[in-house]
Amino acid sequence: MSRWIAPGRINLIGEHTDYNDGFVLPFALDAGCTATVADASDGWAVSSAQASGDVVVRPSGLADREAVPDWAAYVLGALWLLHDDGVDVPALRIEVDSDVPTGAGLSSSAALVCSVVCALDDHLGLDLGPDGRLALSRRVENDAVGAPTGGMDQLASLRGEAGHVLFCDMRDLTSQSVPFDPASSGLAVLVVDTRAPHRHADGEYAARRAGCEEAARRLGVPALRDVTEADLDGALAELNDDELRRYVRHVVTEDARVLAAVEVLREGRVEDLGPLLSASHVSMRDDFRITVPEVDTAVDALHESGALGARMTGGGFGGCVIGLVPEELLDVAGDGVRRAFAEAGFGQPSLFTAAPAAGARSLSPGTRGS
Ligand code: GAF
Repeated sequence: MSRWIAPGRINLIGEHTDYNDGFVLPFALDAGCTATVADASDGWAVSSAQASGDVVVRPSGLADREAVPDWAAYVLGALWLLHDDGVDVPALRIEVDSDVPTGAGLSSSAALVCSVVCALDDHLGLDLGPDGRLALSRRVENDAVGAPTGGMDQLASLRGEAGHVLFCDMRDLTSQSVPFDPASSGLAVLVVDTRAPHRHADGEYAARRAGCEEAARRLGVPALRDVTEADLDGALAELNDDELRRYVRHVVTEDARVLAAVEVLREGRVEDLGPLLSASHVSMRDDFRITVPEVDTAVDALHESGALGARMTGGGFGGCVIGLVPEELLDVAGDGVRRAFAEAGFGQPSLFTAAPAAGARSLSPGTRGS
């Protein structure tokens, strides 16, 4: 039997840059999904503490898989892919239990997939190694579930480190842990889960990705990562499509903001993150156009309550906002957001503070972690 936990994540800055081979700066949450893998007598049986009923399927590959509920595809995806890779996967039971809020842009799906992949690797002795676990987790989401995501969430869940953000180069998938301790500067990351219903999130995400790839093709570069801030004006002048121009401007300036944020943190100037977070939000709102009224209201209310900076985090079209808030203003900021939501007629948000926690680790008896 193997049991692993893998966390959700908050992205401090660097949105929609991962599938453009760019830079991201996420950290692991202290909420996660626990996956327990054990031998069984027949078939592959999966269950979730958050869903009713077992799902039992016969072993197969992706092409001839049985229809299952969405959550179960995230669990069975690794088994289907391993089968296709020629691994003789035996009869298994997999149980999952997560406390990562779903639909909030906090990567509950990456927590689910990564916990299952790690527990499977451990239980079956596959010896995937860190890169193999990352690759399989990404394939589950992209190939088995069919979500065209960019890999940041799995990387943060697998490699996150307590007290640090993870500076990732999504071209070569290298990462460096950078200390991030806002409390030492009297600050906190306040998370506002707007609970806004995701509106067309899947289709809009795919459209943004396709638009970025089309812009890179027209500009003759492998990915938008290859357009620097110094090249930006020239690149914009080359494009005759306003939508693509806005996408390019967002991605190029967002990559630059991630690099600036890393510099700010390395120099111990946490409070200087504020303007970078806020500029990132404006870019997502006005250029990339992935925010919704609830999200923009939360960001404005945080600013009005004394936050040093605030932005939406995650894929967009709903989900969470983060604010960098002086600790003594946390209550004021929370009240300000709740009041703004009530005045706008929105449902009440959920608020909590977050700090970087550990990435995926073993909970099996007798182990000391990954
Ligand atoms: C979602 C995706 F899963 C990530 O890969 C990333 O693109 C993010 O949206 C936006 O930065 O979380």
